[in-house]
Amino acid sequence: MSSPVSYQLEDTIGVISIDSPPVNALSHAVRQGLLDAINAAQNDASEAVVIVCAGRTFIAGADITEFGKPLKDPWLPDLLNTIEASAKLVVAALHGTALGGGFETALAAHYRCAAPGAKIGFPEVHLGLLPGAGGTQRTPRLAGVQAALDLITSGTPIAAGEAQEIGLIDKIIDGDLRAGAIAWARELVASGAKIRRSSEQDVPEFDHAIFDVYRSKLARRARGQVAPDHIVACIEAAATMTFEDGMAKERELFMACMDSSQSAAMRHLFFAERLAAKVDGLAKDTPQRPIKSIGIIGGGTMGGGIAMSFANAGIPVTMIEISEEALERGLAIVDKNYAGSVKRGKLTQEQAAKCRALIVGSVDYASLADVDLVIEAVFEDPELKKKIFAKLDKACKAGAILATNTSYQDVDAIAAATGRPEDVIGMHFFSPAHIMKLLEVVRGKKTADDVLATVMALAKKIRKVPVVSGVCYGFIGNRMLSPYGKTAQLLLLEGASPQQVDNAMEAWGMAMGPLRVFDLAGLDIGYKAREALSDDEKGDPKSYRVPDLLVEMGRLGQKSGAGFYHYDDARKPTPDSAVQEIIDQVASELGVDRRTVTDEEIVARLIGALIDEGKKIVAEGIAQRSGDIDVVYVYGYGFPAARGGPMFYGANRG
Ligand code: T1G
Repeated sequence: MSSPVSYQLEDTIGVISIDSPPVNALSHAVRQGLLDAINAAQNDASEAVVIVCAGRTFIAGADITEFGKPLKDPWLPDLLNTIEASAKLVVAALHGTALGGGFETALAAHYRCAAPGAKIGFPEVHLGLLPGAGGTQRTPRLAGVQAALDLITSGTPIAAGEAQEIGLIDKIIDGDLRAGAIAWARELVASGAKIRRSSEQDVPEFDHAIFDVYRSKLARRARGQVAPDHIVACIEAAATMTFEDGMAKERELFMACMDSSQSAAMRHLFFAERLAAKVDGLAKDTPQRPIKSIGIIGGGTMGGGIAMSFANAGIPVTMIEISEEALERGLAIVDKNYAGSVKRGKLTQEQAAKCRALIVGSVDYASLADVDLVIEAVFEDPELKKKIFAKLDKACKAGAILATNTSYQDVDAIAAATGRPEDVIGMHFFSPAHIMKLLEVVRGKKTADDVLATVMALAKKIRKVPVVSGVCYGFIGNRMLSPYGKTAQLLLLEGASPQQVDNAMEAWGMAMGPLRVFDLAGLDIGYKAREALSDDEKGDPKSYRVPDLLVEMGRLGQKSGAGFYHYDDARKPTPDSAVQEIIDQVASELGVDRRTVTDEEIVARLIGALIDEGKKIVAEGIAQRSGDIDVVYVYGYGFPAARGGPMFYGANRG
């Protein structure tokens, strides 16, 4: 089988070209090809060598599919040391996303150039890893300790221009990158440029206190994660040891990360997220309907957030409300959100203005006559939704996709309110919709394949993580939230306090404990949903009696200043003895003997409730695979990525 790496002389410049789709990952074949090529260059007429990649990106990292298997020679750190030791001047030419081992390869070159749109970064921390091929040792020598800490502990890529400012890239090349890099290599040789090995450079002056400052920051930001702390240790080694000793430290801590359950969990999620975007049985070449503009029904919190998700992707939005006043309120939510994005540095003022200009309002459904997709985002009243879909059926052109953002209701029943059920689908966004990445795509019984394929591709365009769900009450995430919430209520009656339940779950890794989540969402949502059910349908009163009493007392959660907790104006949850009295009273009424409940029992029962429901959801075919459920819970419900999702955790906890 031919090597994915070719080497040829162009006059006096040796060109190493890597062509290994889809992202030129550093598979064994690529590593071997690179080694053979750099060795060949040492003994030929070349005066300099250029490393360039074909396809959409420079090397995007080590080949993650090889992780967990016996590592084969050449090991990447050794290969990169060989490239750096080259007697011929080496230039790396970057385009696309030069990430992880890919950018480490570039750092082993003596000079680096990049196309204007290129990005560089170290996403290893998102895999529970750290750069294990010299990245933690070479980056601080070139860019300084602070920049190295920021870049490697965040895992966030930076643009080529910013990389150039901090000394990681030397030159931006417009036009043909390959030709430009070869010409630049010639210039470097002609000007007598030195072979510049970053491993031989000293780390620029820095304040030694920076490491402890960073450790305390990470203790909060990356609570419980192993890799970030190891990254700080590696960069500290780069700043205080020889390159060789620093490399030994990096190798030791890299292997510790690689062997950790956290990295196994995060690597599982990396592939689970990509697999979730694939629909079993749906042909890859299923035609998609063009989506050039969309409509949104409802300018509430969800409608505004959804509108921004599309506008931020450059897709014009028409927001429909029932009155001018309601429309004004809806657009004001959008304006406030954009101001927030600018304040947080997520968008520049110009970017925000450009996106905001793509959102227009109307009170007339006739404004939707030409849109290609409409997303209904009104409150959870099934009858109202059916009325809206009947109107959309008449107002929208043939072929327009009609989507509902419902988080519980029967998408098939909504589809039946139209004469085009094949054009109807669920698109369940998560609040705040312009920030949360999860999108549950609910496939109705009659949803056409091209509608599903269109929405799955559109999700990626608006930078969401799509997961397909069948139709059931609550789809995947909210359906699992129900037994999770009921178990939390039982734990309260049996003897745990709200703060004990929440603190136990947050110490375990959940972003927020269940009672704080319900206070945030509003206890009245569940109360209203239960009002529509018979006593039989409501199930065991132990699972809802306490929250119902709280709602009847006007304690709706954060929005009313009190729910399971009391909230001061900073929305800080404070335990409230009045709630404990209610819990004691209901426990006694329902004959529940109270006892000491341990944190371990709280975690085991709550996570167990998620796992048990998840198994049913897969067995019923509501979710395609258990990895999809992990993606839902990590991206939409604050489940710790370092534990891989409820189903991965359940399968590996022994
Ligand atoms: N290894 C193997 N396959 C990879 C891969 C990788 N590093 N990156 C992507 N793929 C596959 C992916 O599974 C999918 O396959 C296809 O490429 C397209 O990916 C030693 C230890 C580069 C920004 O973490 O961030 O280097 O589903 O759908 O949206 O110190 O892929 O088509 O069969 O994501 O355009 C560090 C991970 C590794 C980068 C492109 N590098 N990749 O995004 O396409 S560890 C990373 C990405 C490391 C060193 C350390 C993204 C992308 P399929 P995609 P995309």
